[in-house]
Amino acid sequence: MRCAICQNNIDETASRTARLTRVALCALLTVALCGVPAIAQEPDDDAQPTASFSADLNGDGQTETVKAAKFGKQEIGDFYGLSVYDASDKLIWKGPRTLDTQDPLIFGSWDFGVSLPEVVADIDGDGAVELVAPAPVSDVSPVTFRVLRWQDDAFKPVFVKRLMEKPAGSGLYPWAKPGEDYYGRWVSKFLGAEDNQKFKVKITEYQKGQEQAGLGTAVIALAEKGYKVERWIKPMPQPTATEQKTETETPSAAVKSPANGVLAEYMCQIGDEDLRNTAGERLKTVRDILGQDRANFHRYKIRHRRDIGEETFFASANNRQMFQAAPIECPNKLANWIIQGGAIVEVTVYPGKIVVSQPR
Ligand SMILES: [Ca+2]
Ligand SMILES: [Ca+2]
Ligand SMILES: [Ca+2]
Repeated sequence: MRCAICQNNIDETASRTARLTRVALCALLTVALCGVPAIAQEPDDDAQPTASFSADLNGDGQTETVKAAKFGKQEIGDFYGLSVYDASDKLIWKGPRTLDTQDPLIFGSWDFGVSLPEVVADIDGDGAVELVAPAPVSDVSPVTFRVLRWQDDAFKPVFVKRLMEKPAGSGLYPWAKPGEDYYGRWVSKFLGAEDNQKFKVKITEYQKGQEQAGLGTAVIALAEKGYKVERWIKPMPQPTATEQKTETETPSAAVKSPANGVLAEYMCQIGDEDLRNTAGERLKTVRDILGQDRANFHRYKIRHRRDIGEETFFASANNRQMFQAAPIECPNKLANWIIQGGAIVEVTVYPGKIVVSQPR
């Protein structure tokens, strides 16, 4: 299924809530974009074979052109590579063309997220020009940006960080390494560069218990260690709290089903196959093992006798990304059992966290 608004694919196996959230985000984005007709150089997520940016990379007063062009296609989506041309349109640098989603110089529109350059400009005021692209993310989790810098006639990876508001409510967005933070406000997209190290950006807000993410558009200006919001073009909407569920539930289920709904609930058995990744390496964390169990169950059809009760949610590779980022609540005893192998546990998935418990 395609989103009628942004034309991106929406995972049909995702829960209704996830799909609605996605559509709501698109609708908000459309409103934001319609209010700001002068957004420059925003690559189309899907259709456009090339995204193009202009900047004086080497400071000689002549403008170079940076292009991210589609060069390959695989089952998981399209791959893009970088090329840089001088003012007379001569190729002066070309990035790699490998079908590797992990390569920091490879971009793409993949089924687990889009990673295409969003801005080419001096983003930190040091005089050198950077290129910023989001790492692919599932729908509503903080966006991590890949930053490359033009240095010695080539683009080189500099860091992979997020811009989350800290402290909350301060309007300050310092660059920070991806952590366990899952709630709050974060810069989710660079829409374009303005003068004097100012950038037009999308800011997403998602708070615990909030029914859907909010989306605003702002101009941010260079500040210590990152940026501060200078002005809002489209202010953040007031968060809407999720309605309290009124259905009758057993006491233990009621405790485990707070305001935000359950996305998936299943029992899983950790077999030998769940303890190793596809490269054969022994997995050592609850996060990796539970993720491998779902990848085995859906993708490789390796199912253990007690893998029961979840047929659709984690069929989506996008949803399986939750195992990499979402906080996981798991009692130590169960964690040890999972890591050792042979465990049978119950897993409950909420928007923003995964809870592991003893089977009832
Ligand atoms: Ca130049
Ligand atoms: Ca710079
Ligand atoms: Ca299993």
